[in-house]
Amino acid sequence: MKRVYLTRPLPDAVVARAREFFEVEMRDETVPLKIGQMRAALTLFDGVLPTLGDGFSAEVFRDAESPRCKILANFGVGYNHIDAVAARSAGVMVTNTPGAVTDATADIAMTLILMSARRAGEGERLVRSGNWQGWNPTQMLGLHVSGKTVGIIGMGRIGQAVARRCLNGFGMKVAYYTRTPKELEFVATPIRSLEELAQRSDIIVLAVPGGPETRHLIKAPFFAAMQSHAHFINVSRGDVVAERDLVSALKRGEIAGAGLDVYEHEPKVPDALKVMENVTLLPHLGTAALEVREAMGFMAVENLRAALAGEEPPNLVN
Ligand code: 8YV
Repeated sequence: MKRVYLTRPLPDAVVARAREFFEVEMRDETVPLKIGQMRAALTLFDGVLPTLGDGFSAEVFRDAESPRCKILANFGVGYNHIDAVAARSAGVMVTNTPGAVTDATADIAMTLILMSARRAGEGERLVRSGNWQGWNPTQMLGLHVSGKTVGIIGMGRIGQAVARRCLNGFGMKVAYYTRTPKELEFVATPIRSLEELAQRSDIIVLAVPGGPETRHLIKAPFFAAMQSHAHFINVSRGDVVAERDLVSALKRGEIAGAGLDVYEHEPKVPDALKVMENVTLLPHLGTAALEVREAMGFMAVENLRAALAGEEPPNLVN
């Protein structure tokens, strides 16, 4: 029986599914693998199920001359923590779990939009503090979301799911910026520059993949172009944003608020963000629902099964 390594504790149903096909070893730590553990995994197992933070860099593959491991079946759609080109050069396939994450991540984007625009986090803290003096006509006024313009950066599965929610649920207008033209099944306005999108949007949602091509895509000029009443939402990867520039923009009042599920150096979150009332900070909850994590896990196990049975896995990325 082939041996596979699960690099984090996974839902019981996923582990049971994996055990139908493989001899399974599951790590009990919840933090990312260290480089020595990754090198060992490549030599001891036929397949590995890594996830966010397991930095399978070119260096890791370089040291594992002819790895036993034939597939890294990533748990999650984002695989920017894996050097997929180096993996392929070492004879290792890389797969991910697209689709399973889409709706849940788009739901978190809507959560952040509403929390940031309507100051829900601030309001919740006010009530808990015991300092709430009761309702008054001008208390904690926020941005009315319905009917506003959302500017979406990245119109892949998640960006399109956010657009549909904004259109159908909140009567919003959708503008978007994407590197490749998209045929969309709904009304949305393509915008040729990030600066113009920033200038015309009331809410910005960042929904692009992480990786070298998008690192620091969003920097100070973008925030300077945004409207001062606008909110910035990130459900992609933290390093797509120059976090220092976001902090400065918030401090200068260039934007009204931010809603973040990801951070440039997560789990480290700048203290400057933690003290701001107009920033909503979530701990990467994008897909944090059991049925979603089970669906992701089943996809990863199917990728492992197919690859180790000599078939092309369904979600091959390299
Ligand atoms: C995952 C995510 O649940 O799928 C992704 O890429 O960012 C999350 O929603 C988690 O990061 C594991 O990859």
